[in-house]
Amino acid sequence: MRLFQFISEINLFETDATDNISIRIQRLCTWFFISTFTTSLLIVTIYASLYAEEVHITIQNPTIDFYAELASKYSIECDCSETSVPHKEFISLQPIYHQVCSSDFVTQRWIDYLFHSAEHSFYYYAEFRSTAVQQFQLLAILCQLSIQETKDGLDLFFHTEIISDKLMSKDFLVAETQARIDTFKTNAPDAFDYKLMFIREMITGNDLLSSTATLFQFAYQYYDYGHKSIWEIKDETVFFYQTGGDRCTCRYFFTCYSRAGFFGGRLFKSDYSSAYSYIIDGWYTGCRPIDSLLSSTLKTFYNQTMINSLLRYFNNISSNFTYLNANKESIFDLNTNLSTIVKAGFIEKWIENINYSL
Ligand SMILES: *[C@@H]1O[C@H](CO)[C@@H](O)[C@H](O)[C@H]1NC(C)=O
Ligand SMILES: *[C@@H]1O[C@H](CO)[C@@H](O)[C@H](O)[C@H]1NC(C)=O
Ligand SMILES: *[C@@H]1O[C@H](CO)[C@@H](O)[C@H](O)[C@H]1NC(C)=O
Ligand SMILES: CC(=O)N[C@H]1CO[C@H](CO)[C@@H](O)[C@@H]1O
Repeated sequence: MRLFQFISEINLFETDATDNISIRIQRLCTWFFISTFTTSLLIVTIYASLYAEEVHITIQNPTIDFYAELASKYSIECDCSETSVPHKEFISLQPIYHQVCSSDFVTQRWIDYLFHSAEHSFYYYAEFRSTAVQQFQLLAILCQLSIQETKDGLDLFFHTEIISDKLMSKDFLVAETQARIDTFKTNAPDAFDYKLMFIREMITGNDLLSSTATLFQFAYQYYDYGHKSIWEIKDETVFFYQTGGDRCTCRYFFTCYSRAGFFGGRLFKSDYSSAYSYIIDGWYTGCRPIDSLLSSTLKTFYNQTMINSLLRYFNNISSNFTYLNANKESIFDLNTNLSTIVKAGFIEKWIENINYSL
């Protein structure tokens, strides 16, 4: 009873008030204060007992192994000394190009040879010699452009930064980086292919004609009309005999082509089929050097015997050019056309390495 009375009469206010209402209000306030204070104290105690003690220890520049050891035992956070790191600091990425881009067949020596060692300046349009110079010049340029384009793309990629203020886990970083590398690898040849497509469309759209005699041929013909006789220009339609035997003319399709080769004394056999004296396996001539080049394969240039047979049709047989190595590991086989190889940016594979510990 005494305790109950003590509790009900407890009053923390130090006043001399005597009237009942004031005392009652003071007692209520006291009660409210005590109960709120106790509850808060209780909450703080429970909270403190539930949470483990947090210790702050700062370790400057820990090694990656030490970090891994700590991370397996404690929950730790690691601030980075630099919040943005350019890719070049921890990624190495290097393309390996198709061997043709470092072969004799994209050198000026080979192009000069084709140009200077041919007997005439004009050949029958299905002759290898009629378009070979332009085709190999193009091949050399495509190699050069593709390598330059990839190099520029890589420079940009290496300068791109990965941004984070906390140390990322190895798995996360590797996955993130791998995704970035993969995106770059698929985009690199696409950018090049897109430019090439643009250039070809522009040539078509502007009706730019090739310097080869494969689109139109003009012949001067002597006419004797009795009262006067004149030389007249006669334009000859160029027909390409495609593999199926169809005749195709560049007036209507830029994609006409026929097998490239060499001709002897005659162009046609008695059955009107082309009288090749030697056919270059996998190589085509066509309306525009670019189209026929892209349809061709490098098959012949992997075989020294075949290259030598081809060189026999040129004046300067003392010259030698080294064949492509068929045993070299490649994702393209001998029968892959250049269109496919160019589309891939001549890239065989990438050598990549992600250095996490840096
Ligand atoms: C090149 O080869 C691919 C696959 O064999 C084919 O789809 C494509 O039409 C060819 N391109 C040319 C220009 O012949
Ligand atoms: C190279 O071509 C010649 C003639 O076509 C052929 O007999 C020979 O087997 C070829 N060599 C290789 C390694 O393919
Ligand atoms: C034959 O080719 C070689 C190398 O390509 C060159 O040095 C030489 O002058 C050429 N000879 C003739 C007769 O064209
Ligand atoms: C066997 C041979 O004649 N090799 C030559 C081919 O051409 C290159 C470049 O001109 C020479 O260096 C080789 O000796």
